[in-house]
Parts: sequence; C-alpha cells; structure tokens
Amino acid sequence: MKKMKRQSLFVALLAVVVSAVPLAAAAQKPADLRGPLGKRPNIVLVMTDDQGYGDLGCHGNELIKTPALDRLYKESVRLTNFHVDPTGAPTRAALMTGRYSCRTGVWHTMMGRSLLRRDEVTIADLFAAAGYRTAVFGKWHLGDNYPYRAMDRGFQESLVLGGGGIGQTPDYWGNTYFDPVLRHNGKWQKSAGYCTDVFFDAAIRFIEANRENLFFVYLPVNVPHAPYQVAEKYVAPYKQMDIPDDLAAFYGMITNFDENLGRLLQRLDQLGLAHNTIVIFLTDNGTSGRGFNVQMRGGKGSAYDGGHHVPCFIRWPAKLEGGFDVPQLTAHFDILPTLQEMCEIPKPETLEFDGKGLIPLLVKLEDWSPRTLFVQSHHIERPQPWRNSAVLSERFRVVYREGVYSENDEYRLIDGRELFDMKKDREQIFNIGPENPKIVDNLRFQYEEWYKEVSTRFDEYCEIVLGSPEQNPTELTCFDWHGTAVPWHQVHIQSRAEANGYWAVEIERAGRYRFTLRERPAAARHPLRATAARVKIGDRVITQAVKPGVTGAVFETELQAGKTQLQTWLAESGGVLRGAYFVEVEYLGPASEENPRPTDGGEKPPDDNQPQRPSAYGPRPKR
Ligand SMILES: [Ca+2]
Repeated sequence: MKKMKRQSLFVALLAVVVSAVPLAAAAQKPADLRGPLGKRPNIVLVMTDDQGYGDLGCHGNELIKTPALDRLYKESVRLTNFHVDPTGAPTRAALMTGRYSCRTGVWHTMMGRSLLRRDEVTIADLFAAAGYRTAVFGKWHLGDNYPYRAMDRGFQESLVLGGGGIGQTPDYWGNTYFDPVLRHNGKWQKSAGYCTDVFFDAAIRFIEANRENLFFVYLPVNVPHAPYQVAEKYVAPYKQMDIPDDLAAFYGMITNFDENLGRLLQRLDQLGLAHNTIVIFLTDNGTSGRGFNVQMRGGKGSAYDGGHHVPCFIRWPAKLEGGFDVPQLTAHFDILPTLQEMCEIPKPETLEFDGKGLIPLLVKLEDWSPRTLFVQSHHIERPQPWRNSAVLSERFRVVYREGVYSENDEYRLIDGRELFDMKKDREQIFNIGPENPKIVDNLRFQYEEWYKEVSTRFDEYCEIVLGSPEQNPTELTCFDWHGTAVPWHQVHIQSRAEANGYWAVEIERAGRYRFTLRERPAAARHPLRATAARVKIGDRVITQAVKPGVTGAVFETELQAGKTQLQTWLAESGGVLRGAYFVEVEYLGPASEENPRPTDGGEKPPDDNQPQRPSAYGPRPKR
C-alpha cells in the first residue's frame, strides 16, 4: 500500500513537470545528445568496491591484468579527475540521488547512518517511472529493511548481499564469497558460484530477458573488498610475481571481476545492444590494496586524493566518440544528471541535484564553468564540520585531517589544515597554505557556506519502519544501532562483543507487536546465554527472565503508531550486559479487549521460546 502510494505520488509529480523539463537546455550544441532519440539508450552502471585509481592496467599498473577494463578505457570518455566519497555507502547515496551524500542522511557505513532518507528520489525511481526496467545486482549498502531496501527504492529486480559486504552482520549468517545466500527481491536465496560470477550471471540474464525493453542495470559488485577470497587460479599468477599474498588476492579478485566485465561486454555485442547502451564504470572509494597508487596520497577513507579520486569511464558508441580524457573536476553525483539528460528522463521540479550534467565535457564543448567540490569522511553519529574533509578546486586542495570543536562550541582548526597545488604536487606532500592565505580563506569560506546548507537535517534519524505490510516481521540487526561501538561484522557477533545501542524506528500501525531478542539470526538456532532480557521502546520498559536453552527471548506488547527508539538488553549471570544483536519485530494485529496489554514479561511463551537443542553451526549454512 505504502509503496503504491509513494509511487503514485511520484508519478503525479512527474505529470506536472514532464512537459517543462527535458529540452530546456537543448538550445546549445549538441542537441542530438538531448533531443528526441529514436530509441533511448540502455544503461549498465558498474561499480567495484575498494578498487583504486591505480588498480587497473590502463592506468599504468604494470602488474595487474585487466584486459576488459583496458578495452573499455580505450572505447570510453575517461573522467580523469573524478571524485567520490572516501567510503562506500556515502558514495552509493550520492550516485543514487545526484546529491551530496550527507545531505541524504548517509555519512557512515553503519550506525543507522547508511540509510538513504525516505524522501530522496533515486536514479531507479526516475528511470522506472520513465519506462525503464530497473535492476540491481551486488552490494546495495543503503539499508536492509523497509523502506530502505533496493526493492523499496525503484529497483524492480534486486539480488543483493546484506549490509556492506559478505560476512557483515546483516548478511546471511555464515556467508562466504562462494555460493553465498543472497536476498532476491527481499527473500534469502541460495546461489551457486563465486559472488561476482553470480552477480554478473544475473545481470546478463536480466539483459537478455529485457533486450526488447529499455533497461537500467546497476551492478555494484562487492569486490575487491576484504576479506580477500577468490579462486586460487586468479591469485597464483600474482603470487608467482612475488607479490605479497594479500595484494595477490586483491588483484586476483579484480582480475576475476575483469573477466566477468569482459563477458558482459561481449554479450552486449552479441545481442546487438552495445551500440546504444551506455556503459559506465567507476569505483566506490580509493584503494584498500597496498599496491600501485599513481602517486596519490592516502587510500580508502582518506581526505587526501587517494581516498576519493577514482576511475570513471563512460562508453556510448551511438553518441560519444570515446578515447579521450576529461580533466575537469567531476564527481559521482554528476552521473545521475548526466544520464537523466542523455535519456531524457523527466525530473520533478522540486528535485535538486548537486551534480551537473556532463554532456558539454563528454562532447568536448568549451561550455563549462569550474566548480568547487567538497569531500568529507564523517563516520560518526552526527557530522562535525571540517572533520576529515577536503575542498577541491580545479587546481588546489585544502585538506583537513581532523576538525576539533572548542569548548564554547565554535570549531577551530588545530591540526591538519593543508593546501596543495595539484598541478605541481600530485602527491600532496608540500603544504603551501602558510604562503597562500587568500586561497585557503576563499576555499574555507566556500566550505562553510556549503556546510551550512547541507547540514540542515543532520539531527534527523532515518527510522526503520516496523509493522508495515511491506515487511513483516522486520529483522533488525545491530549494524543499524545508533551508538559508539557497533558489531558490524559477524566476527564481532561470534566474539560476543559487549556493546549496545538503539534503533531509531517508526511504528507504522498501532497494535500488538512481538519482539524476539536473539544473539544470532533465527536460522542459526543459537541458544541464549542470558538469564534476563529487557526491551525498552519509547518510555515502556519490559523485563523478563530467560529460560535456559531458548534461542530467543520473546516479548509481546501493544504500541501506538509513531516515531520512537528501541533498545534491548541481555543480562548474564555475573553482570555482563549486551544489546541483543538481532531483534525480530512482528506486527500481530490490532489491539483488542481480548488481548490486554501485558504488564510484565509473564505472557505465555510462543513456540520459539521452547528449548532448542543447540546445533553445531558451521561457517556454511545448509538450506
Ligand atoms: Ca568500498
């Protein structure tokens, strides 16, 4: 219901503006990229995870083998000064919305700050509304529960892993890169094969099935992100070059990806679709490998260029000449406005992009005004100005490694304010700030204006919705806890991290709810060691004893609709307290006289509260 409402509202918005938008800027050349097309192009948007600018053969890496990327490089327009966020979820948010990531609620990779705010319109919303078939295969990392799942955000087909990678807390328990269990349109489904092969197979099948339609395929693979797992045949050639094991495996994962990319490009050729399909390749942040980095300083997570300056290739044989570089500053959030113009996708008037359409650069027009861009790596509950930030002009970078508040709440810059001239100092070694205070002040002023504008909603939560017909029950995981220490990986769960946090939630329907607190997902049948359990939702606190051997502590209560916070505790003898890492919340039905509100945890235990014999639980789940 809710989704239908949301979509029809969106379509209504489109109807208002559809006649006003498409050709507003078409007066200038080249009209044929924006003008009415015989058939709109298809889109294949491919993004790797943690591959840096130097982890490609065509960028001068003499060790790595990437023949398909090298081919795509030759055939594409290359954005050689292209920037993303220094970590993945923020980059994904910007790519999906054409807007600064922190503006959309995403400034971390977890802690409820990797959830893309509900009122953001995604690239898939726009393309689906314009008649495209939309699909995502790989790592979504913008929310695992309604209303944040890819399937809630315009993707008609989705095959995705959980959280930010295989083996992370929201991913299927015990998953590895081989034969992973993945969420297919919201339901866990066993796959066969290496994860990257599985995602490309699914993408190719989708393209084959929709060859007569328009399609938008988003293929954000989860490699070469750690852990470095790939078949030995991809790693061995690098080991033979005396490359350290970790880097050899990292390169091996990229070579496997490259083989898959080659397969996809070949299939587009065979289907006769390559000519009018826009293929875009980019990566989601700087390298996490320790290999060749094209003389850039820093890697993943850094405010130096090595953290956010990544490759981006755009190929469209029907309209773009290809084979040349665009050296102007460009960014992830330019991709949506560019595709929107290329494909004549209507856009609601109220939707404002931070990015700009890149068509003038892609066809070598002079019509381009230099911009200042802002990169920030917040990674905390609420962003702080200047913290791990960079201000980018065409020539200069101002980098702040840390921003520090003074006690009277006026921030001041203590360390790490540096200015680099990228024309002379690509490696960002020589801080020329002290000799150039005017340049620093100018860029600093622009940053402050930008921060004021993007920070207006930093105090808001992105609540996970409970009790919606779109998803019931909801499986909350501690990945989305607000707090300071989040067990974001299954190894933290296995080591039973002593941590707690709260979920920002919205009760969609008033009524009776059941909460089941667990240490591991239900399928793992893992017995609780706690002797007592507590749930706090809003101002209601319920405590009860836990029977020995049960896999979940079960509570039932009545709730009013609205936004609130949920926190849980599992207490063990000896005083150890943890939050329940996994909590299943189920809407049971409307409140009634026959179901009086319980005053404590004394209700009859449901089936799940019956003692279970602990099962040996190996790393690979059997289904
Ligand atoms: Ca990444």
